[in-house]
Amino acid sequence: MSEAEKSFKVVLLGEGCVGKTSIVLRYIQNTFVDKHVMTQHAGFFQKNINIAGKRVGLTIWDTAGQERFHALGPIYYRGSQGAIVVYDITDADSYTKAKNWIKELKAMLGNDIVLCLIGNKCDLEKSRVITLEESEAYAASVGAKHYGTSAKLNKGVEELFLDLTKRMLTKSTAIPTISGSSNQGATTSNRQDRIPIVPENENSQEGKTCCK
Ligand SMILES: Nc1nc2c(ncn2[C@@H]2O[C@H](COP(=O)(O)OP(=O)(O)OP(=O)(O)O)[C@@H](O)[C@H]2O)c(=O)[nH]1
Ligand SMILES: [Mg+2]
Repeated sequence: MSEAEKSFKVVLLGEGCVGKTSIVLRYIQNTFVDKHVMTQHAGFFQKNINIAGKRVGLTIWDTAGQERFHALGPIYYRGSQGAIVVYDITDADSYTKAKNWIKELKAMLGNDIVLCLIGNKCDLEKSRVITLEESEAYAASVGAKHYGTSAKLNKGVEELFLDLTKRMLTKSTAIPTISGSSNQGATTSNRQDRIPIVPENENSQEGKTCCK
C-alpha cells in the first residue's frame, strides 16, 4: 500500500428521484438504469483512485431521498469530508430541497465539508427550470461549487468525483488518513446497508410521483 494513501467519506443527498443512485452507479460501474429503484435508508460504495501520485480511497454513501428518511441524514453526513447535493434541473422543488440540505450541512458542519451542488439530468435541457446562472450564483454564495451532470449520458460524472477528490485532498493536508478502512484488493465494491432506525412522525411523501 502506498504510504500516501488517503481515505475520504462522501455523502450524496437530495430529493427522491433526482438521480443520486444513478450518478454513483455511473461512476462506480459505468451503468445506467432507466427505472427508478427507490433507495431505502442508504447504500455505500467504495472506489480507489490514483490522483496526483496518491492512492485515494473513497467511501460514497448514497442516501434515500424520500422525505421519510430525512432524519437519517446526519448519520451519513457526520464525519464526511465531501457532500454531493443533487437536484434535477427540471424540478424546482428538488432545487429548493437541495438548498435546504446545504443550509443544514453548513449549520451542522460549518466549513469542515467540501460542498458540491449538482444539477443532474442535463440531457433534459429543454425541460430545464433552474438556470445555470441561478444555481452557480447560489453555489458560490454558500462556498459550494456547482456541477452539471447527466448520469444517463455519462456527462460530468467522472469530472465531478475527480474535482471533489482534489478539493478534499487540498483541504485535508492536515487531516490524518482514516485508519481501519482497508481498501486493499478490489478496486470497487458496494453494499446496501440496512439501518434499523426509522424516523417517527414523518410526513410521508408516498404516492408523490417523481419520475417522468
Ligand atoms: N433523463 C435522465 N434521467 C435520469 C438521470 N439520472 C437519473 N435518471 C432517472 O431518474 C430516476 C431516478 O433515479 P435514481 O438514481 O434512482 O434517483 P435517486 O435520487 O437515487 O432516488 P431515491 O433513491 O428515491 O432517493 C430513474 O428513473 C433514472 O433513470 C439523468 O441524468 N437523465
Ligand atoms: Mg437512490
